[in-house]
Amino acid sequence: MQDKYSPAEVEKSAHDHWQAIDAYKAVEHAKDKNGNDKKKFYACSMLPYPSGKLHMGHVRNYTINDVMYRYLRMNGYNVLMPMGWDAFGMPAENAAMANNVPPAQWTYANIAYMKTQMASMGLAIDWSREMTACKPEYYKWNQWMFLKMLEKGIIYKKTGTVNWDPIDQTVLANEQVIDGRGWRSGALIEKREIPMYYARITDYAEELLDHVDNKLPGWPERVRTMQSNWIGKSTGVRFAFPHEIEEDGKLINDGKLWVFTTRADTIKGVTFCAVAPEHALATFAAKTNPELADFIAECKLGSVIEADMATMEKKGMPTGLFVKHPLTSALVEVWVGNYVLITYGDGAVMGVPAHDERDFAFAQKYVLPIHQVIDVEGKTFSEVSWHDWYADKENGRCINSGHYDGLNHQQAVDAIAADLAALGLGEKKITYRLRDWGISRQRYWGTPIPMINCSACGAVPVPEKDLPVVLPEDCVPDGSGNPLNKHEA
Ligand code: ANZ
Repeated sequence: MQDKYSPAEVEKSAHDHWQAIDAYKAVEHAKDKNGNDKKKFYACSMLPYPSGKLHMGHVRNYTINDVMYRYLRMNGYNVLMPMGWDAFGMPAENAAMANNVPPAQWTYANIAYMKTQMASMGLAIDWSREMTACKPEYYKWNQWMFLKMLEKGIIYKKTGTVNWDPIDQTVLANEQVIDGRGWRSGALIEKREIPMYYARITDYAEELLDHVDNKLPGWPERVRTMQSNWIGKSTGVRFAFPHEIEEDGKLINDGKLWVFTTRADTIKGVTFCAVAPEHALATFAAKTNPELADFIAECKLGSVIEADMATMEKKGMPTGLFVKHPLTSALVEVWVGNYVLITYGDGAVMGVPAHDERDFAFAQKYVLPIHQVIDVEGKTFSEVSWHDWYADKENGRCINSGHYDGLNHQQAVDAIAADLAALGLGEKKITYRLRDWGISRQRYWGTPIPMINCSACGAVPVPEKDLPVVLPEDCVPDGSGNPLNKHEA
C-alpha cells in the first residue's frame, strides 16, 4: 500500500490492465453464475461534437454514465457503453476556412485527440462500438433512412426560403446573419426560394402534442410548455374573400383570398386585408407598381427568423387590389404587410384593427378605419391607444355585427363558421406553428442527399444497392459558394 496517491502511476497501471484484458468490451450474451443471461443495460451518453478538446461539461457528463456503468456492472448487469462523434456540421467548415484545411482533416484530428483525453479518464467505454457520423459506413444508414422515408412520402421536395449571401454565393445559417448582413461578406442578406427536401413532421403534430400532454411523466412543466408552444396548435377558421382579380385571363388562386383567423367573431370588424410580401396577389400587383416592387424587395431583405419578425416595425403598402367581404360583400382593400408570414396559415390575414394589436398599429400608421365589433361591459373603447381588453375572448360580446350581436366568442365563432361553410367559403380549421423540417442545408460538410439530379428525368433516388453516396473529404471551403461545385471529381 502506497501512502501517497499518485494518479500517474496508479491510474496508468489500471488503464493498462483494463486494456490488456479488454475489460469493457460488451458481449451480447453474458451469463451469470447460474448460466442465465445477465440483464442488459445500454448506457449511451450524448455523443460529443469533436470540437477540439473535451471541456468540463463533457467530463461531468461522461463521469456520470461511467459511475452508473460500474455500479450496474457490480450489481450483475451486462452493461454496454458505446461512444461516438457527432462529426458533421458548420463548425468544421468554419475551422476549415480559418486554418485552410479540409473539414475532414480537422475533424479526424480532433477525434484522435479527444479520444486520448477520454482514455486518460479511464471511462468504461467499449471502443469496438465507436461510431463517427462523417464516415460513410455510418451515414450510409442516414441515406438509407432518407430513401425509406422518401418512399413513404414522409420526405418530399418543395421550395423553401433561405438566407442567401449574394457576395459569397452561399446559404447562411440564421446565426451567420448579423443585423441583416452576412457574417463574412457584410452583404445585405436576401431571402431566396430554393428547392429543398423536407421531412413531413407536421403530420405528427397531434401525436407529438398528445405525448407532451400525457406521456412525459416527470418532465418539468417549463419543458412541456416550451414543447407545446413549439408545436403551436391554433384552433380557428379558414375562410376566403372572393375576388375577380385575373392574370392572363385566369383568376388568381381561383378568385379566393384565403386567410386563417382565431377570431372569426371579429369578422365584421375587417377594414383591410394584409398579405405577405411573397403572396401571389403581392407579386401580381408589383408587376405594374414599381414602388410596391421596391417595398417587397425591401421586405425580402429582412430576417427569416420569426422572433425578429414579431418585434420589427410594422410596415405596409396598398396593392390597389380589392376583395369582397364574404358576409357583407363590401369591398376590402388588400395591403402588403411585412408582419404577415408567408409560412403561416395562408400567408394572409383579415385586418381587424379594433381587436388585433398588430393590425391596430398598422391602421394607426396608415390611417385605416378602426371599426369596433367586440364590447366588454364597463370598458370604454378608444381609437387612439391600444388596450389589452380589446382582444378579450372571455368577456367580449359582439356588437355592430348584425345578427351576431350579443353572442360571446365561442357562439359567434360557431355561427360565423357555419355561415361561411354554407357559402362554401370557409370552415373551422386547426393550424400548427410547427413547420416541416428542412433537411437539406445546402452546405458541404454533411451527409450527401442520395438523389441523382438527372437532366432528362429530374430527381431520381439512388438505388439502395449503390449506397453510400460518398462525400469527398478533400474539399477546403473558402466561404464562397459550395466547395462541392468546384470539386472536379
Ligand atoms: C383576425 C384577428 C382579429 C386575429 C383579432 C387576431 C385577433 P395564432 O394564435 O398564432 O394562430 N395570422 C394568421 N395568419 C398569419 C400570417 N401568415 N402572418 C401573420 N399573422 C397571421 O394567431 C392567429 C392570428 O394571427 C390570426 O387571427 C391572424 O390574425 C394572424 F382580433 O385574424 B387574426
